[in-house]
Amino acid sequence: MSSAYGGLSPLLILCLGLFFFSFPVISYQEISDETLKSLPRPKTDFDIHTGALLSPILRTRVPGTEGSRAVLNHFVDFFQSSLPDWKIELQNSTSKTPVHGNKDVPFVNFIASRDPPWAQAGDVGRLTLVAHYDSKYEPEGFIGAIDSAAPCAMIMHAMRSIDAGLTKKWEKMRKSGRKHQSLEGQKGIQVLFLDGEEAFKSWSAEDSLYGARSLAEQWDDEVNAAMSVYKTPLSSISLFVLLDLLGSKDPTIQSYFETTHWAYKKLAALEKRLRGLNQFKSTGNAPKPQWFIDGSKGEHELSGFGSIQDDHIPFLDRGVEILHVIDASPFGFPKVWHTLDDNAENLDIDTVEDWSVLITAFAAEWMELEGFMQMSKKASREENVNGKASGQWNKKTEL
Ligand code: 1BN
Ligand code: ZN
Repeated sequence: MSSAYGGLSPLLILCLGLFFFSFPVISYQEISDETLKSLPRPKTDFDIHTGALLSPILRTRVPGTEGSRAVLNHFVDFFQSSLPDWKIELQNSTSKTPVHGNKDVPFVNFIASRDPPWAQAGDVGRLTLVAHYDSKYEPEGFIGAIDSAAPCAMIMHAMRSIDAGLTKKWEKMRKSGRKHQSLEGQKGIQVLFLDGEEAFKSWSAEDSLYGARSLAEQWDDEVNAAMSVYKTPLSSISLFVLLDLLGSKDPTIQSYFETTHWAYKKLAALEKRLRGLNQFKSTGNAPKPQWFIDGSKGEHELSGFGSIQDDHIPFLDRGVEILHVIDASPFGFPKVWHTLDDNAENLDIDTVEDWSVLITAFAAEWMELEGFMQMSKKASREENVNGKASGQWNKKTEL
């Protein structure tokens, strides 16, 4: 009887299997200590009164109002002037709400993306960093500094910090002809600032997540060009990293999903390394502060309390891989949550800065930018003394 494998020896089949199965997760290039030590800090950009990134978001921004349009313009201005290689899109929808009677309220999602210059859009898997930019309708005057002005500013800082590294890496790949050979040749990044996350009256499936529901549906329905690697823009999301309620001191971040616990552990490891390298300004209350409390757990040891309602839900429901980074200790959200105390003055700016550096490190590691990030003069002197080369394609750590 002939075998289904056309006469190949079992040993050869095993070897081929091992080779192909190990290929998609081959490696993850770790960011070095030198790079972690030289990641750009936001300097004055997070000043709550004058900071170029954060202060324009610290205002009311209820969907369909002047505040919302001003914050949206701030995002557009920032990407157009500081990150001109990024593609900007606005995704529009309208909906009735429980407080607007017959009126259709406009919701505008902001999308910015950067792909390798040679890649077809449908062939790029994108790390997707997400925060909502709307603020609550009630109580009147609600600012939502942790919810989610600060997370938007953190993402802006992180994208600005890796942008030149992306250019350098992709330029080197283009010159050396490596662009078609490797998986990272098709690795991109995108930012979603979503509108209408908050309920206008009280949270329900219809009164919440207005922008996220519209975008997830549209990206699920849209089909990429024929022969694309990814069928839809939704399936092009390699990981959906949602930041919410960040900017209070001593946050507690749980891991909610088994399938992305490995990525959560990457964040936890980076937190630990940045602290060890004295790169964190905020100091915790505990003797050994730790934001990512599940960092030492295995994926089967997570508490399994289920996920919290937030913008990831319409994407999760469609099979997208989610990493939900939300300050929600087992005892609840930060005490300012959904009160007028969630304002600029109650942000812990050292913590906001530390978050922005951690997100930079995570994005730089995901995009494999070791050797392509700008070095501080001191770190680059140390590297020369230690005789290390930059742009080391092959220095990879097995997962
Ligand atoms: C998070 C921040 N959420 C709203 N602002 C989502 C949420 C709403 C989570 C109600 C729990 C309850
Ligand atoms: Zn909220």
